Amino acid sequence: EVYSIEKEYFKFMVGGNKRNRLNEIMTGLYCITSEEHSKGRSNIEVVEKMIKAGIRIIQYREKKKSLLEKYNECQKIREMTLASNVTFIVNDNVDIAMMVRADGVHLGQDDLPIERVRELVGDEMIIGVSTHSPKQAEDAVKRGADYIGVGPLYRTYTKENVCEPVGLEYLDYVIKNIKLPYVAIGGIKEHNMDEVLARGAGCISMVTEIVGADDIEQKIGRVKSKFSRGVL
Ligand code: 3NM
Repeated sequence: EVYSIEKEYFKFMVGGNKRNRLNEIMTGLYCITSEEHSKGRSNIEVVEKMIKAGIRIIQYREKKKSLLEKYNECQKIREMTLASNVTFIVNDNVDIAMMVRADGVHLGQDDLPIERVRELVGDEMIIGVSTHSPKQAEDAVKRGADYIGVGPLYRTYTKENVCEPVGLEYLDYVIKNIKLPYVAIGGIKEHNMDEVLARGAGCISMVTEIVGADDIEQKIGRVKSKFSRGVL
């Protein structure tokens, strides 16, 4: 069993160049877990629904659990995402990302230095970095990030210690000046996503709007229909 998972992993990772693959995956909705906002559903249940709804990139983000609990959940999610060809990113924990052979790791501004993480994980693993200003975006590019998070566009209570909303002008800046895939994030909902799409954003993340929806699959379906090309 383990052997077949490994085989699947290499089939997925070896095919194609990372940048092309990322450009293709980072369009539409980028989903992120958060069990405390999931209305009693587990991260695993939520991920199951995201996969069923056709999501192609999922980040495991969990601030309240032990390392071991997070490792166990990531191991399970790695199996689920491999079986459905979904890209799997682990937030913060480089160790867990490597141990479960995730496709990538996502770093915040206070996490380990990008270039040191790169030494550790190698060239094939995706490194995403949260950025909140033009300077941070440029810094992430220089230091070898593969994609950046751009936000918070609106006020959000989901991320502790996150800065004031940076406004849509920061998104404009990234679209115009930064040559990396990016994901717009922070306070984005079904009701305001049109505004973000209108600025030209091709990839959007919503945390509470998705994981806290009464019917996650239905919510994803409605959000999906708003992306002009109909891709997820
Ligand atoms: N990162 P919601 S804002 C995880 O700006 C995260 O980097 C942000 O949650 C950033 O969609 C954020 O519920 C939380 O507002 C987004």
